[in-house]
Amino acid sequence: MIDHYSRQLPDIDPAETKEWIDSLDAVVGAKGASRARYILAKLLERSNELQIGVPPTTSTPYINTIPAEEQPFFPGNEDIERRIRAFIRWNAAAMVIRANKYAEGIGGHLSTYASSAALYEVGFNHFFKGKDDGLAGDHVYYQGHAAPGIYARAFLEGRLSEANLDNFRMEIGGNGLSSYPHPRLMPHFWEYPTVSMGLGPINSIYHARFNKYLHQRRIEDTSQSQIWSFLGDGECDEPETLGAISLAGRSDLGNLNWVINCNLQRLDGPVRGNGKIIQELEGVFRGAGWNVIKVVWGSAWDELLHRDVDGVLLNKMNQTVDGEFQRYATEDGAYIREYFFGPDPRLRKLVDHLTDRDIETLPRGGHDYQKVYAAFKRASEVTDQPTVILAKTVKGWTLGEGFEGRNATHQIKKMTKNQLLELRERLNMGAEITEASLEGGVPPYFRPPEDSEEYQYMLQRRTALDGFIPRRIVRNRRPLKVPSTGPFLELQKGSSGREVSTTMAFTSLLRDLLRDQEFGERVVPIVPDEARTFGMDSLFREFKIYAPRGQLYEPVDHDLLLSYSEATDGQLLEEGITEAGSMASWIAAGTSYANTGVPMVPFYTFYSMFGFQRIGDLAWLAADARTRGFLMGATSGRTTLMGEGLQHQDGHSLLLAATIPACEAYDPAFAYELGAIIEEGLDRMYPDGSIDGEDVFYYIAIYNENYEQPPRPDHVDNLDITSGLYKFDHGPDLGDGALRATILFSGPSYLAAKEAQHILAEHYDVGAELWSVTSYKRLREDAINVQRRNRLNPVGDRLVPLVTRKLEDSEGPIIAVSDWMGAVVGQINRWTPRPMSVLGTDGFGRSDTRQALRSFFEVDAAHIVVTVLNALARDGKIERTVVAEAIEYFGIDPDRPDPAHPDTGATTVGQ
Ligand SMILES: Cc1ncc(C[n+]2csc(CCOP(=O)(O)OP(=O)(O)O)c2C)c(N)n1
Ligand SMILES: [Mg+2]
Repeated sequence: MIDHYSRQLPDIDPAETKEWIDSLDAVVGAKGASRARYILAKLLERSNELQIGVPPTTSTPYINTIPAEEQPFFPGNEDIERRIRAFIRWNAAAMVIRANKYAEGIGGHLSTYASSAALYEVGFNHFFKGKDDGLAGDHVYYQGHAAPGIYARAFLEGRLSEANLDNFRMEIGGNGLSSYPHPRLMPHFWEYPTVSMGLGPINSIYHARFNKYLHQRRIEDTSQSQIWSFLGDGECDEPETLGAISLAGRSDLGNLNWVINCNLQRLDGPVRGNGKIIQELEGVFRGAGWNVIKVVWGSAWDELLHRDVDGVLLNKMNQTVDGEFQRYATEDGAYIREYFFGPDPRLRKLVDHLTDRDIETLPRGGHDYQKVYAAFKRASEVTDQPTVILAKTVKGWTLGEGFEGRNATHQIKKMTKNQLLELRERLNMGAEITEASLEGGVPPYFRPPEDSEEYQYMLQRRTALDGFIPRRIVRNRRPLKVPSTGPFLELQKGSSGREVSTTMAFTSLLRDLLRDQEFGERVVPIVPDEARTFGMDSLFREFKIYAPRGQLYEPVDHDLLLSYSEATDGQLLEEGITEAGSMASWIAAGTSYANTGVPMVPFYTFYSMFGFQRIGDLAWLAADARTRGFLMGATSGRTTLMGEGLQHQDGHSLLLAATIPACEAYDPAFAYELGAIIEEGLDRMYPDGSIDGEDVFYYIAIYNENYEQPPRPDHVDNLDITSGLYKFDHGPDLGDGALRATILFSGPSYLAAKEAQHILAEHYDVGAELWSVTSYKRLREDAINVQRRNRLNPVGDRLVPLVTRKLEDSEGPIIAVSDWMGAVVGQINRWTPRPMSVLGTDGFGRSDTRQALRSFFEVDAAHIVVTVLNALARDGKIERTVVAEAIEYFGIDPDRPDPAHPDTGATTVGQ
């Protein structure tokens, strides 16, 4: 690093330079490389103190970052805390073992928490703030597989009963504990879903950043809340885990602390058998601007390191790979003496005074309470940088031989009586657990009585830290004002002859909502580098882009009305090209009503299929986390976004959205529909500004095709629109006995439907009525619900699904057309009162004009007409020859290849 610039700059005093280099040579010659490294490290340390500005080295030796002499005084009672920890460890293990006894194969994890107990307990006893003071407290993301330990602590605290623990992973009866942190199923306990690896970490970053956003925008003082995120070292291989850490660095997120439990193992085996995960992560995080605290060795090693005058121990630590360290965790002291300390006589001498037993139990840093406390304290004091604590532990720690460091440890969930006895011994719980109670494979729980020292201590610590956690509370600390109806009424008027897209309509609605005097500040517009595509660049100047450090430059377009304006109190989250990051921001904003008691209304607008398909797992997590907000699927449709081709044109997001129970999925055709849907969404989430709404979010497809937006017809009200289906236009009345047909459209398929309506009337004497379907998902859910109710109530009135009831008022064959694959429409197939023909856009998108695409996918007016005629012929209303003539008339090749086939349309160019 440094040599790059030293070779390019002039040396103004070569003699002086030479003197320094000679000195270094002399040290290496006389005392060796270790001594030279030590001196260089000292010089770097001094340069730092003098603020010379030498860039930090990315990796340091394999030892603790905080030296023993800098460890702070430990304010707690270590002995009591050790006992509490032992009780929690015991109950966590007992819970998993009992669950698997009651229900063979129900699963659960013993080893993850066993390795991280000290990390969590230091937090619970000394750092994590609760919410009893009325504020938000700290936000803690627990590693999903460590859940047993968190339940076990809540049990000790008296917050969970034995019956609760015995229902671990048995949730159906309503009295159970979810396998992992799931706010959806334990809404008063868990706050942040974490078990899908990588998502907890990325969410915690954007959560910390969102807290800062709330603060800098002066919406809420979040300065008292820290975000603590616990993760596994194996989890760091997920791109979502490390993919956003530079954002944390450059946003100066001093409120963010990560604790990485480096037990060197994941599920199958070592995380980095041939390397060192802690060293690798240190470099990555430091490079991204994080404060890195390594907690590698327990206190007993301090003395050895102090006596390591030749640097041989340090060398050995540096050179030993994780695969070997894992092995040492499973071997006895004699083996470690032989192979770790053994080969070098100087090293062997360092541990001459230790017994094999001493050597075997030299602890790793992550199990050393003092070391962990020192790291947490420093982390909580750093205010201008995120901190990562890299804590080295043993997977399965204290669980005994069969568990500790074993490759299979992650998945073992049973213990024999002997193993339980060994655990009891390790935890010093002979007085609490009798041997007899371990017969039968159902180990008892142990809860210290309320007047015990341990219970009182726990209570006192949690009281001092403002109450028990985890705890999810929904409090309306800063009530939301309902927006004025003006902007929605505006959309009802239509575009008066102007051709505009639903995206343009949305952008103008968003602008109006942002401008709303009282409601506006709570709107959080989020875009991943596509604002210009959506016409949202007009918002840059007026509402500013949030930038924690402000705008340190004059933008290139400063003289333009719509210049790129960043500000510390900017409102837009322009996330750059990260759909995962944008989604994490959206989740942070959409759960703010619960996390901080400040309801915020996020609108995340994304580009074509890079929504659900890119970040599907985060969308699912959003539902679990009870996120409220709006996902705007811009440039939607397989044929509407022309020219962009296979990897853009989106004909399936509505189907993906349909898989998420808490997601309302809408496909509006008109601006007034869009307005009605958003208005209803807001009302369901925050009825009259109250926080007691539904935990749902909306996915709304919006398009870039311009056409005249009609005013809302007089016979239509908002409820018709949001119910999922309404009659838009009765169509021409062609007199008694004339043929009728019913065309369902959604989104811009309206245009083809309307044209088909015209052709059918003009050329075939068919009066076609047009129905707008705004949500197939909603219709399907209603129908399924009705069907189920009828199934379980065989006696009594039959209920009729909404879609059936409504369409019973229509006439003639039913034909549905949309810009999405047929399965989207197919959601209501079973419940139409008459057979329905579906025209969809199955197959890969491709680049061409809208017209060509719609003809290719067979969703244009010609195909609608042919389909209507076909259905009329099927019903015996017209001759089949009429259909054949129409096919010929429209120039449709009946033998054309199927557009749904994956290779249709591939050219021979380049062969
Ligand atoms: C996205 C995702 N992929 C896979 C899994 C399955 N899984 C659960 S735990 C685990 C290993 C975890 O290892 P690590 O992160 O090191 O945590 P440890 O238990 O060692 O603390 C895996 C692969 C998951 N939960 N999420
Ligand atoms: Mg691990």
